[in-house]
Amino acid sequence: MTDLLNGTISSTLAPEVRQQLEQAPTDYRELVEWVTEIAELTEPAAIYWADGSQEEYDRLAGELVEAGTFIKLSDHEFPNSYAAFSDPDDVARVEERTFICSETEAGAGPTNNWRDPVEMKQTMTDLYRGCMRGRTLFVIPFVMGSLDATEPKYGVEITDSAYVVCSMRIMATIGSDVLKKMSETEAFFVKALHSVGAPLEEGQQDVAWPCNPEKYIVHFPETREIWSFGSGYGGNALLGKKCYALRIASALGHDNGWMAEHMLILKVTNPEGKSKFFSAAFPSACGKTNFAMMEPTIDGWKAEMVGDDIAWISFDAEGKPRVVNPEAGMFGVAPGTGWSTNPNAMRAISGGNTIFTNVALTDDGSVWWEGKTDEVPEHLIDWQGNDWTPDSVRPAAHPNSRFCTPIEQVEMLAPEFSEPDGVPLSAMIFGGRRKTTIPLVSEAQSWEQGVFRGVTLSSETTAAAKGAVGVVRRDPMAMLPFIGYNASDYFRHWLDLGEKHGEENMPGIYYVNWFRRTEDGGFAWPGFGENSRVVKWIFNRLEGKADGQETLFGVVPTAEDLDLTGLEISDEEIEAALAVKVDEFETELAGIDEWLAKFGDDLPARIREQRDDMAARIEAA
Ligand code: GTP
Ligand code: SPV
Ligand code: MN
Repeated sequence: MTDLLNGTISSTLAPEVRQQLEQAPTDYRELVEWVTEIAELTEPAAIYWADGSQEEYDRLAGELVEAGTFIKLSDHEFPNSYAAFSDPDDVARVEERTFICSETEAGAGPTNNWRDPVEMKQTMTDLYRGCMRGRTLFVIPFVMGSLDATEPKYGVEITDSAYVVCSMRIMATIGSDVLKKMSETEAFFVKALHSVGAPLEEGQQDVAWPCNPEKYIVHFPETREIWSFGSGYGGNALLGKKCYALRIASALGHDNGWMAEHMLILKVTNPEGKSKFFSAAFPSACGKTNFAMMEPTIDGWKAEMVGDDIAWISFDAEGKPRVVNPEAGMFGVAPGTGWSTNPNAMRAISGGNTIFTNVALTDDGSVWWEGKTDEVPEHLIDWQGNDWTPDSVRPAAHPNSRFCTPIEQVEMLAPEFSEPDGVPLSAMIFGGRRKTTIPLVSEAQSWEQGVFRGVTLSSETTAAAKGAVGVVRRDPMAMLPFIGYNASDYFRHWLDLGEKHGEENMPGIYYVNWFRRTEDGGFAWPGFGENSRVVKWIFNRLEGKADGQETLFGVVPTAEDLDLTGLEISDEEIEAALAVKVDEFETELAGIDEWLAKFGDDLPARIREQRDDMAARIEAA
């Protein structure tokens, strides 16, 4: 190993760094050469290869405590856990700074920001030059999904943030075993480069959350590369998650007949012991984690979680869909997560080993966020470090504050989570936040109609991305910020998979809305565990055992078709939840037309036909 790079490492690197490169724990030439090239560009003070061990995690977390990035929490509530507080300008994904740099502008399509890849690489190379001075360059070998999968999906993230290393250890399988297998097979890996963009000059004091006001989250779909600069936060920095497992993987899936989707995966078992797996796509902060961890309120029904954010769907030899969760952890929204709304998430994080970001600190060394408990503490330190009391006007925790927890700590995790090649998929559910129009649940009457539901999916915006909150926007398949190529081609890929594998093999498609309001402004549907009533209807529809009414928006249950036993819900509320109103759909169609116009002639004709079918149904209603 030692002479792999003999004589090839440039002398601009410090002797210690050169030595660290020569002692790389792998002889996979392509990898070592890439690390060398990045080290020469970014000029770190040291290079460190993550082995993924507990000892390493504890050591790095200790260093983060010393640096002021982490606060170690008292063990009484969340053992071995830490709180981090970001720069107030680095609290969410930055969609306007996210780019798909395909070779042609058409390759990125009308929904993504595009820059010429050559120009972007030039711009970013200038930014990366010397950007790791005074910092350690960490090399994180990782795999998304199982290392035992038929074709393991490898990546290597280079980062100058120890916070990223610790978080990646929770969110993915990282370290020596991955490196060994990847090196032995000289397997393809996604090169994922990350820097917070805050070099330290000699003697310069570091800050608790280094980042750069200039941010770039960049993807090169043809070469399957990721370049991220300036942010240390979540989806901007943990590059295995949205950047790889959605944007790059969607491009890989398009080229190889599979799908990478922003979906949770849920196992549902009925009172007779029969199980089915569902996936569900809701936009960011619209309830995936909550749905994936739900506790059914109806007798005899059981829910187990397989995944809470990302689903990879492939097709077996018979053309039947199988789904896998590529992640090993949860990066969940804290606000609204509490013992009454999501006890399973609370139990998982109570297992400890959790990194909280931008929550509030309690006086007894623990953390709090809005909705954690019904009782509000008398005093807190808010996420920005200020004293906070119940009279304070601003929330104590940032609305996009997060917990990062190993998935193995989820007690209701389905044992099939670790199936290397996934589980059979029976239904896909779309959903979003809509105060009006969209009924509690509806069933698409064909694969194409279901794809159309996905293409026209809409939701009111949330705090998960920078920008205005509460505005209705179209979010196709909940993938608007995550499609790594041209969206029209992505729609075509969905349609083509249905044609290839046949309607009888494809999962049923449903559309839900937990967020519809009554006239007085309250939620029409209680949500959370009560969503099991909707799950039961879907399950029984798939078995041919539940009724519904054909409407202009597909098959919708009446109040009698749903199991509402023991539920306190008024007639007005259930009516408001299930209503399909022609005037609302007239407005909806205008919004859909405006959205589809964006794609011009490139929109698949099969989507156009579905739009015309919907118009005709509204006309006839
Ligand atoms: P990302 O991690 O950003 O992709 O979000 P997510 O889709 O996993 O959303 P999550 O489950 O974290 O929920 C976000 C917010 O929606 C939380 O504040 C929840 O309390 C709220 N929420 C989730 N499910 C329901 C529901 O059934 N009804 C209502 N009213 N609110 C819900
Ligand atoms: C989302 O925004 O959909 C998330 C959080 O799951 S992040 O990892 O920041 O993308
Ligand atoms: Mn998400």
